Amino acid sequence: MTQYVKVALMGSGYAGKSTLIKLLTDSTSKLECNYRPTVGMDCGTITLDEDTKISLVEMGGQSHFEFMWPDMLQGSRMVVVVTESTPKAVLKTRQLLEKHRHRLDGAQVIAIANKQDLPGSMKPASVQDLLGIPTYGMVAIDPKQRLKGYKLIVDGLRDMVQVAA
Ligand SMILES: Nc1nc2c(ncn2[C@@H]2O[C@H](COP(=O)(O)OP(=O)(O)OP(=O)(O)O)[C@@H](O)[C@H]2O)c(=O)[nH]1
Ligand SMILES: [Mg+2]
Repeated sequence: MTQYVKVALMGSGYAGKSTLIKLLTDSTSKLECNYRPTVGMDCGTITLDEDTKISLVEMGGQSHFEFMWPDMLQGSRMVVVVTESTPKAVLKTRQLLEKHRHRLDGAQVIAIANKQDLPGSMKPASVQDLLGIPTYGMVAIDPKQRLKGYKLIVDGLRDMVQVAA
């Protein structure tokens, strides 16, 4: 029987969560697009092996969808906090993380410092200092980063579930 492992993507609107899902689930090389805010939630699936699939669940980041996050976080084995890498965005992400921290107990939690291609981006190590969780740099619009993104999730889950990856 197929086992589904839930991974929630959390973060402010415009951070790059939908783009990250597209990067991980779609083989397209055209990842950059005009911003269309996710209404409520979005999802994608990664197949790990015959028995295991990962459900990626994006929680819409616009503030009027935040009331849905507690329900959407339930049952998540891993939470990926996606942030833009400007100082202002990272501080906002820190606030969100503090607010919802108690809901993340028991899940593997990592952060992605996205949009590293933009000038003035904070380095992942500096973002990590502010957020206090393992943080990795990313350019979600770059198809060359597909494998890196995939590995971040699979490695993060390795401690939580038996995966053959
Ligand atoms: N330059 C650059 N732009 C990016 C990157 N990742 C995403 N974007 C762009 O940023 C915008 C927002 O990306 P989305 O993936 O829609 O953001 P989101 O986090 O899903 O936003 P919500 O659905 O509102 O929560 C889009 O126009 C993307 O093309 C990146 O690494 N670099
Ligand atoms: Mg989205």
